[in-house]
Amino acid sequence: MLLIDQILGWIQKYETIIIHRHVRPDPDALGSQGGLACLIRDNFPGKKVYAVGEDAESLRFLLPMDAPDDAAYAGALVIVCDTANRERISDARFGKGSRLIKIDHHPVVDSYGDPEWVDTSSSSASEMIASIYRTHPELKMTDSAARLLFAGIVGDTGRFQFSNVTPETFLTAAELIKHPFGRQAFFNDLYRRKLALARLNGYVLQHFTLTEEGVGFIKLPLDLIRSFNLESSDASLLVNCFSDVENLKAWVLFSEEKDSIRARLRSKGPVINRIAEIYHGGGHPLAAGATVHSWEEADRMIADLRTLCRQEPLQMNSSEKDA
Ligand SMILES: [Mn+2]
Repeated sequence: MLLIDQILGWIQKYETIIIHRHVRPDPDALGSQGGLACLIRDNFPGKKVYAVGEDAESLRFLLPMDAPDDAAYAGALVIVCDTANRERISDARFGKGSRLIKIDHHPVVDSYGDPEWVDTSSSSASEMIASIYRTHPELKMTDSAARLLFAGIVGDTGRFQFSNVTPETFLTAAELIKHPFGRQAFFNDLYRRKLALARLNGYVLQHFTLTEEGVGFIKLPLDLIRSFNLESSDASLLVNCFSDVENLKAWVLFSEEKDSIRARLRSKGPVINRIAEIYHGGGHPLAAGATVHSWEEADRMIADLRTLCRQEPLQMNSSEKDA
C-alpha cells in the first residue's frame, strides 16, 4: 500500500492527532503542520487535532499554536512534519502518543517514525502534504489549508528560485493559488520586518568589506547591535543581505554575543564548512556556522577565507552556465 494511503489509514483510526514540527519554525514547518491539521479537521470531522510547538512571534500570523495538556497524548497519533531528527522536534512530548509518524523532505538523520514518509525530491514538507490532496481528489481543501501549504513552498524554495523547485512544485502552486486566500496580504505578512532590522541592514550594506579575493565580511560588536535595539540573533538574519554583490564568492557575518562571537558563513562555490570546522563549527558546504572568541580569531577566519577564495575561479554567471 502507498505510504500516503497508509498514513491516511492511521489518521482514520485515531480519535486524537497531535502534529509537531521542528524548533525555531520556518514557514515550511508551520505550513506543513498547519496544512495537515486542516486536512484532518476539514475532512475527518469529530477528531481532536492539535498543532503544537513553541510560538514564533514573527510567524504567528500563519498558524496559532494549540496547547493540549499531557493527557491528550494518551492513545493519540503523533505526526511530526519537516524534522529530520528527534533533537530538533519542538515540544518534547512527541513520544507520549501511541504511534509516531514522520513526514519529511530532509535526508534521513534519525529514523524515529513508524511509518516514515521521507521524500528528498520534494521542495518542502508542505509540497508533500499538498500531494496528499493531489492524489486524493475526494479530500476537500479549504482556503486556509491552501494558504499554509503555499507559505511552506514559498519559504523553502526562496520564492521558487532554488534548485529544489520541480515542475511538480509549480503544478502544486498553481492548484493552491486557485484558492482566494489573500496572496498579497500573505506576502506582506511573510516579508514584513522590524524597522530596527531594516536600519541595521542599511548599516551592514554601508560597512561590509569586499576583498580582492571575493571575500565579504562584516563585524557587528554587541554594543553596535544593541544601539539598534536588536540582539545578536536578529543580526544573524542579515547574513545574505549583500549576497547579490558582484565578484562575491564567500562571506561571513560576525555578530557578537555575550561571551563569544557567532560567525555565519555562506558561499557561492568555495567549500566553507571545512573552515567553520576549524572554528568549533560546521554545516553544509555552502552554508555553515562557527564560534570565535575574539576579533583576532575572527581576523584569522577571514584570512583563511581569503586563502580559500584566492584559489577558486569566479562563479560563472547564469548565461555562461546555460551555454
Ligand atoms: Mn522544510
